[in-house]
Formats: sequence, structure tokens, C-alpha cells
Amino acid sequence: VTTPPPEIHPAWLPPQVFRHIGSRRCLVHGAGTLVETVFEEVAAACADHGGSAWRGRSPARQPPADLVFALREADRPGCARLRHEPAPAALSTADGAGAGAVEDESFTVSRDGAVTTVLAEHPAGLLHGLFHVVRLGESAFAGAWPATRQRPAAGRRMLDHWDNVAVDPVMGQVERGYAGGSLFWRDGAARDLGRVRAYARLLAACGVNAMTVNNVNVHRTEAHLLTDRLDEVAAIAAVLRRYGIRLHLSVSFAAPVTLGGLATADPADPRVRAWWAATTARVYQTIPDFGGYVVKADSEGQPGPFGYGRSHAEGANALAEALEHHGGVVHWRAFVYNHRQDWRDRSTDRARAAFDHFAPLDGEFRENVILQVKYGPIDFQVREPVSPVIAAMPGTRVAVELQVTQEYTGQQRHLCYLAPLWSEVLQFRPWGPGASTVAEVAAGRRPDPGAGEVAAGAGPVGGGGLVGVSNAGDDPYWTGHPLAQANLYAFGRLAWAPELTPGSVLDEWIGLTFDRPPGGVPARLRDTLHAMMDGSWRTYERYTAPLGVGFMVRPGHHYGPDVDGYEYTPWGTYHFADRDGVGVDRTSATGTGFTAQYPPPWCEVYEALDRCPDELLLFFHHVGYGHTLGNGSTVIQHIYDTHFAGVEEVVRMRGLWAGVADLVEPRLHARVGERLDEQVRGAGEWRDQINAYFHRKSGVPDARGRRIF
Ligand code: GCV
Repeated sequence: VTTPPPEIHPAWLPPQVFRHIGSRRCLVHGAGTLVETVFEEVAAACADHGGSAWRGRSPARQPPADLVFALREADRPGCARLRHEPAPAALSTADGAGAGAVEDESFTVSRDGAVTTVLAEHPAGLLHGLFHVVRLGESAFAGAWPATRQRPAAGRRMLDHWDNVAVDPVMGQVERGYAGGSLFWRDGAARDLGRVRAYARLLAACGVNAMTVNNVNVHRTEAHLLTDRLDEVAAIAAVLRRYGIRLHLSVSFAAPVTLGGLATADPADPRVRAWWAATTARVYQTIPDFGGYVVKADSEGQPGPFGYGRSHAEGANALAEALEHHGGVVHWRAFVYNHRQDWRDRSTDRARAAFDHFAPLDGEFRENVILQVKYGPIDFQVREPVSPVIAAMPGTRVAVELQVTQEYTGQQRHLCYLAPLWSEVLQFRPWGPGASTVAEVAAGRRPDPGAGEVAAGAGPVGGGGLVGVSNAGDDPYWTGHPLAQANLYAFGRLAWAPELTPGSVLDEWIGLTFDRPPGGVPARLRDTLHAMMDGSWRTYERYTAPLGVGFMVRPGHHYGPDVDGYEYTPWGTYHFADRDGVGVDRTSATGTGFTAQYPPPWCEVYEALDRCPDELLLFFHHVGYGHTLGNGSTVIQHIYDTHFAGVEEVVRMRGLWAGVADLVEPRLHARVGERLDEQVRGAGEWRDQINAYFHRKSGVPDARGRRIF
């Protein structure tokens, strides 16, 4: 990076987006920490833009407020306009469907006469209502419109940070981080909290309400956050609390041994359970609203219950028991597979592992255990089928994990707007057309064999919500690539409202981030950003591993192409290319049987060569290079065509960006420009390695005679 900006970039909350609020007479009514935060925000906006901010009641002899934030249960003297608030029964149909946390964050927004009102039952609703009004901009104050009820789809919308306190010699400070150092830790200690506050504010503004502040790979130093370094964690929690975000910790399953000095971490041992109970009680004494634990167990070298001959349900339940009466949860990760596989062994299939380990345990987890499942069965590839675990555990709370940090999608050097991928995942219907979506499962809405669909949050088990691995760090632009901020924003917005289209979320983000008073974002800039970003995930897919086969990356750091890099390793990520064909046979008829982990119709669709979607063909089937795809092309010609096209698209992106230099702050323009140069180089490298590899293997020339090395 050669063009550091002078200060921290405001991301999607530049001061000017508060001008619509800050130029009004604002009344904030109600009590509680988050109401105070709303008032502070409103008062700061008014100080900047000439409006008035009143707390509790409007002063006598002043015109009445024209923007009101109020708790429904609060008495409202001086707030006469609120008599027009809609009665609960008149609220939109989405209201009342759920219970618990989602209702705590819901709010109603209305405009009646010349007053815009945000009304909520709980302070968190007012906070989310504030940022809703910010997003609406001037339209929040135009005309009259009926009350709408806004409620989050899922109760927990969480960001996990894979941050280490001490710099890890292999993984650095932030594992798979591409945006500088940690926002929370520096030089082995908690950092100044100013940046954390700014981060929490950004996250609240897009709907995030929970986070972990340390890596799921819990190393020696970080293990101590749970015990003797709890004060540092509590200081961070206090900052997050002011923005409605609960703090969770990643903990090591071996903590009773490594921290507690016990001889075992066996979850069945009463001393171990007592240790977790006492340790957890201390955490709650220090952080009363602590969210709970995140555990990566028996995974990539992390300790777990297998070491004691116990199941993952027994392991998770021991921790859940300690958290239960404090209101905490355990996020137990389902990313469990054999990472010491013999590549010669064709019977082991990493894609099967999570289902094989966890589906038999359905119904055995305590209610406050959330099984955290990566969206695909392998590992955050640019294209994978949706994990079959999501449909396999009706008696378990499931959270779906997405990767905002771009480990496998260009590492924030490549522009890759991920909302279209996430949206496909969230809208996927694991039981076929008409049944619940993945987003609904995460929200707790399940198919109930007896009674058909049940309402969100009211099912036999609740939902686990959505979890994203954060892409933020102490980079002045937060995310390394300034346009990767859109992924962080989109994660929060889709977690709150998964039905939003990726294009509309991007449009919101552009509208806030590039806002320019008085008229907003110049149309040419808005159009250019859409032209660059809307399709950038598919562009990335085109020039990297083809047709869902995945993992053709350089081992270790995972940046750039290396077709055979993992082919003869123990990691279970193979493509099996030879002179005749490529792909993994995961069918039940002749392959690993992975297709049978899906319920109908998907088990049949994926099993059948002629029904399997092209983009997942090589994930499920080993086919010859001459195999004809649904789009009429052969596999080999498709590989050539998409790789040439992908690079051309990146070159076009770079040209588009050059054309808006006059509309973007010069340092930001330069930073994105540098990244686009690297993307053009990197995409060309991908194209040439992939095309050369498959040309050499297959001996099939490109039908269009282009240059292949
Ligand atoms: C935190 C992948 C990444 C690891 C990561 C792991 C996980 O394997 O490469 O860095 O570890 O996923 O999700 O636990």
C-alpha cells in the first residue's frame, strides 16, 4: 500500500449523512444506555447541522419537534404528536411473529403531518430506528407515509474476529486478516478504545449486535482473556454495549487444564464442570451482559471432546450448562474434519465430515447451544453447495457462518462484492421449492412435519442467527480495499433483512459512503460503482477455480493460483484432474455418497449429471473435458472462455474506475486504483495458469485460438 490516507475513513457514516436529522428539531424520549446513545448521536448531528436536540420533552415556547424517538412505554409529556402512533394491532403483519431478542430490537417508523416518529418497546429498537432514519435521508421527512414495523430476521447477527492478542508467528495478528492489525489488540494488550467505539458505531448502523474479539484458534496468550485478562475484555465490552453489541469470547476446550490446572478437560468430570461454572460466574460478575462462548473443537489441531472419548454434544453441553442461568450461549462450530487425510484414500470426503459428525447428534444439544455451520461443506470457497448440515438438524439451533474476510475471494486485493453469494445461500431452500430458506432456518423458522411451517422464533428450537468472519482491521479504510467496506455493511444488512437484494444493499452503501451534499451521490459515480461491483463475485469466480471444484489456491496463504497445490496434501481438498477429465465424484452411485446427505429434491438434483447445476458440476461429478454443459459449451471450452472473459471484466472494471477520478477523494481513488492494478495482474496469472494447466492435461486446443501458454 503506497497511499495511506491522513485519517480514519468514516466508511458509511460520514458526518454529512446526518444532515437530514441534524437540521431538525429532535426529541428523544425514554431512559437507558442506548437511549443515551441515540441522544448523543442526535445532539452531535444537530450541533453540526444547526438543528435542536431535546431530551425528554420539548421546551415551552418552541415549535414542536419534527423528529421524535420514543420508547412506547415511556410517559410522553410534551410529545403530543405521539398520539398518532399506530396501535400495536395496526402494525405490519411481520409484527408479533417472533419473541425475545428480535422484538427487543424492533421499531415502528411513521410520518404523520410534519412529524417523523420512531417508536420502540426497548432502547435497542430506538438505536436501530435512528440508523434507519439516517438511511432514509431526506425521504424520512417528505410527505406522509404509514407506519411500518421493522424487525430483524434473526436475533443474533454476529461478527467473529480471528484476532490474536500476540502476533502469531505463522498467521500474523489477524488470522486471514487483510486490513492491517487488530482493532482490539496491539503489542500484546488491549488498544486505545476510540477506534473500537467508531467500529461499534458502524456495526450498529448496519445491524450487527454481537461479536467475538479473539480468534477461534485460541493460542496460549489469548486463552487468558477468559480469566486473568478479563478486565481488558470488560473494557471493550463497555464500549460495545453503548452500541447494542454483546461481546462473546472464543475459548479453548482445554481451558480447565491450561488455565485451571486440572489434569483433564473431560466434560463428564464434575471438577471440569465446576471449573467452567466458577469461571463463567466470574465472567458474568465482570461483564453482566456477556454473550457466551465460541468454540472450535477437534478441528485443525484445536482440543475437543474426542480427546476424552466424548461426543460433541457432551462437550458443548458442559459449557452450555455453565452459561445457561446467566443467559449465555455456546456457539459450537461444526467445522470438524480430518485434516490429516491420506490423499490416496478415495473413501474419505471432507465435504461429508460435518454432517457425519453432527447430524447423528441432533436433539442432544442443550437449548443454549448454537451449532455454527459454515455455509458450504468445505471452506468458504467462491462456489460451494449449501451445507447439508443446515437441513439435517431440526432439533438443534443452527447459525450459518459466512466469511466476510476474503480469504478465498481475493484477500481484499481483488474487488469481490460478496452479497450476491450470501444472498444465494440465504435464499436457498434446503427442502426444495415452497419450503423454508436458509435465512429462515437461521432465524428459527423450521418445517414442522405435523403443522407445516412455523413462525420465526417460535419453532421447536430457536434460530442461531448469522455469523460473519470480519474483514476489518486497523487499516485507515478499515478493510484494506476501500470497496470491501461494502461487504462488511452488506453482512449486517442481510443478517437483519435477508430478503434485501444485493443490488439494493450496495445502493444503500454507495448512498451513504459517497454522499455529497446537497444532491447526494453523483449519478455517474453510483452507476460506475454498480457496474464494477454488482457482478464482481461472478467475475472472480470466472477467472479462478472452475465449475465449483474449488481450492486451486497456493497452500498456506491461499492467495493466487496453484492448481495442484493441495492435490497431494492431507487437507482433503482435491480436484482429481487427469488427461481425461476433472472433478470429484460425490454421487451415491459411484462416488463418496455425499449427495445422499441432502434431502429431496437436492439429493436427486445433485446426483444426476444432467440435473446438477453447471456451476457446481465439478463439486459433485468427475467428468470428461468434452462433457457438454447445460449452456451448450464443453467443460474445457467453458474453462477457457470464462478465464479469458473474467480477466477482460477486471480490465473493464479498472477502466471504469479511472473514469470517476474526478468524483472520488484522490487518496481513496488511488488506493482502489492500486488494488485494481493488482487484480488485473492476479486475474491474468489465474487465467494463464488455469488455462495452461488444463490445456496441457487435456491436449484440447481453444476453439477460438487464443493464446494459452
Ligand atoms: C481460524 C480455514 C482457515 C483457517 C481458519 C479455519 C476455521 O481453514 O484457513 O485460518 O482458522 O478455516 O474456520 O476455523
